[in-house]
Amino acid sequence: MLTVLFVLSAVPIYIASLDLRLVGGRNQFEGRVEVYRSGEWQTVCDDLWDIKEAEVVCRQLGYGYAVLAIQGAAFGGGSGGRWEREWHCKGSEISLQDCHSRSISSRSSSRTEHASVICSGTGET
Ligand SMILES: [Ca+2]
Repeated sequence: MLTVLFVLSAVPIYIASLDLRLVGGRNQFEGRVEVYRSGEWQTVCDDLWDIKEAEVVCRQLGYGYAVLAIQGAAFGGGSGGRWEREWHCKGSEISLQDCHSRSISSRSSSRTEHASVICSGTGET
């Protein structure tokens, strides 16, 4: 996913933003959150995962507003690693990587702690 910024001279500057997807839901607008990092799709640790983080994820994906933020691998776990962060989004960020977050030890959270979201969707499925 690329974001294009035009700065003064109108020379485009390409900033690679974090690739996100939702997996395991009943439709594309819900599921566990996965991010593409280190060459694989990883789940996201659900420490301090709440509706503010869900708002950012739904916005970043263009999937409307956040209906629910879910902890505890409600849509199952992934097959890759996990992004070990605790989350402090304000809710207004454009991308999950713009949120303040803190690195945590993988030992401090259990294997079943994967973040999920349900977005309102855009009316199409
Ligand atoms: Ca939070």
